[in-house]
Amino acid sequence: MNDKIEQLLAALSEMKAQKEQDIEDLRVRMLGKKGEVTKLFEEFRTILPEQKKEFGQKLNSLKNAVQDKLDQLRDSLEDSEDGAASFDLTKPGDKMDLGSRHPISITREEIISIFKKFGYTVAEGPEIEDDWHVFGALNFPPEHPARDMQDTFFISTGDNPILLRTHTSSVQVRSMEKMDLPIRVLCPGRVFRNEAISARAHCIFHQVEGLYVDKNVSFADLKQAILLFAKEMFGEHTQIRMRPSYFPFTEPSAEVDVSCNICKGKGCNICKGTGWLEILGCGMVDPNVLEANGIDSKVYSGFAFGMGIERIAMLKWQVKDLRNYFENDVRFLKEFETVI
Ligand code: 2U9
Repeated sequence: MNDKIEQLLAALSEMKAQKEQDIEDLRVRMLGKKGEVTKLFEEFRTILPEQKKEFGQKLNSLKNAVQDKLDQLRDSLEDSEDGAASFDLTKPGDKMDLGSRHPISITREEIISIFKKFGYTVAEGPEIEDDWHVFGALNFPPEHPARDMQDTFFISTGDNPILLRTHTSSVQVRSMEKMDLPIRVLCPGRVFRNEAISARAHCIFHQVEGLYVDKNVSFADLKQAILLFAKEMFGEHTQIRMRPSYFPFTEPSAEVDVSCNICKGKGCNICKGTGWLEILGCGMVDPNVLEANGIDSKVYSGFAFGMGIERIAMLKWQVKDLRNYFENDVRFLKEFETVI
């Protein structure tokens, strides 16, 4: 009896099943009315009482081993059926959830592609900067409020503080250090300002700034570049107007509005009844900035401009709350699936 049990256990480990019927055959062969295990249980009744304990345990182990083998064969047959199904090329495919590009990325790429046509190259620089590249080289006086802790995130203070850049102008400064003249450069990137978060302000936002330095660059050149950009970005019928402004790094400076493409200039709630929407700031590079960056302001002149990408995207798609850009709510992001 012992030999028979050992023999059946050894045979069990070799057994395989190609189909459901093979498993059923094995069950009948082992546990059926005339099965091998059933026969051993009948034989068990006739053995000596002192042998019952030992063989009883062995027989029960054999019965459990047969049951485990049947379960295992059934599981592996099911797995291989699943595997085979994935090669069924006639089955409909699984639905794939496609992501969409973020509206800030879409807008940034559109701005860049417009200025690339005008001959601008793209430059990037560090988000953690020193005082010189963010303020000193850009004609900010030592007591300017932007240098205040309430406006700027400082990482360290002292003689040359380290801070998070408040504009990407620092990248244009670095471009002037590295590039030969003339310079035509576009600087997109994240900027940081110590502001309370609301529907219209955030402590992190994205800018694209541009700088053009050459001989004989005039305000008329600036106006033409901005007009061409506005028409490409907002449509051929877009008009611009310039209002005088002030920035430490440009003189003269201007803020630029485009005609409202919702009401065609008649006045609506988007343009607050004015017919105009502010899109960017610009100006002629202050001679002090050129000189601070080693450029002879008697020979060279330049213009610069800067815009917030969030604002441009808000105007293009009428996004009402800036916080939508940062929350990554798929219901908001899905609205841009078909844009690009
Ligand atoms: C250099 C010289 C001049 C960049 C400029 C602006 C005007 C401007 C704002 C628009 C909205 C910032 O995002 S915003 O808050 N920017 O109005 N930026 S001129 O002028 C430069 C830059 C670099 C060397």
